[in-house]
Amino acid sequence: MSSNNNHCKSCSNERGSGEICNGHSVRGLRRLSNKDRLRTFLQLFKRDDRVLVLIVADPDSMGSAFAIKRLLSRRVTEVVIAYCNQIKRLNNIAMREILKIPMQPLRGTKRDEFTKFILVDSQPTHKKELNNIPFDAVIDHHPLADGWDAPFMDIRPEYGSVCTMMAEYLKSAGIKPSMALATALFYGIKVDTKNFTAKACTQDIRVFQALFKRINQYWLSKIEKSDMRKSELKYFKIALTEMKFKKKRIFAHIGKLSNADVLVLIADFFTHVHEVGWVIISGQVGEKLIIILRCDGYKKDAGKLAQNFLSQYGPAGGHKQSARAELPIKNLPENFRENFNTASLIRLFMQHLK
Ligand SMILES: [Mn+2]
Repeated sequence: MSSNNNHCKSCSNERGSGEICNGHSVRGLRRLSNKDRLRTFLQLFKRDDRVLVLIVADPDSMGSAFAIKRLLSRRVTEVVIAYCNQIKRLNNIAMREILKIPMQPLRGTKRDEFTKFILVDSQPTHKKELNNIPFDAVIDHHPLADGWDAPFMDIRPEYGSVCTMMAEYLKSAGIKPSMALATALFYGIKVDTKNFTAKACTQDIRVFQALFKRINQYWLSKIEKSDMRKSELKYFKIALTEMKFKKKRIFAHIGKLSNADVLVLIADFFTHVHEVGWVIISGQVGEKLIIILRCDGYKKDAGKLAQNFLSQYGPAGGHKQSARAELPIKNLPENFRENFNTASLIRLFMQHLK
């Protein structure tokens, strides 16, 4: 349920089969060695250039942009990183703060102050904010999209993360990353490869291993753990009070909340309980009943359950182990529309869970 579907790994993989190599520069670059690729890239820039690096901020793009800044900082007059999305994820906010990644919102950035534009971990057609910027270089690992061109294109869809590509640029330039930069690249690879359980190539593994000795473990663990607001802890208290066990299943209705994010944290928390196969957590946000489903995936399918049974009331779906439904309360059967509680949640599900 990412707000930017172009950045959702599962979606980009779906588009992967339709990869179109229309840019001759992409084919050209593919044959280049890392050293030649670096040289071609650096040739784009002059001393008096002011470079704007654009990202849709997430760990991979932030780490990559940080590396570009390091790569160019002593070669051009200025390098500024600008992001065109809102940074809401607490892990990403922690990454930016702890590693001191200098970046600013695109809104409020004066474009005419810059002479060169780089896009990293995205392509110009991915977002309307990026569409009309004349990029000099685009470095990315999503499948090559149609409808754009740039003097320098380095698109490698087989790579698990752009941080891996950027670590190769740094290595070719003879630059040893600082502790903060190494940690940023390492975390970017971890997140985009989902700890190497998603798409990754040999280079990702090699770079990951090489970066390991340069990272700060304490920074990394703080960034990875920072996913909860202090103000959200009270909902855990409600969850622990409300929880009901029914045949290796945990149910809890949390009540009214302003944001459904904490329901995901609560559901994930309960999946740690030994011998629990299903976790079903609900809460009311506005006029919607949000239901978060988790299961161990063994002979179970949360996505199918959501699709087959909940989608009659509203948007519902997901994957084998995790699913979500956002059901307008007015669509629910009449006896579920008022005073919804944990008992109602159990009643709603028990007929569909054997
Ligand atoms: Mn990425």
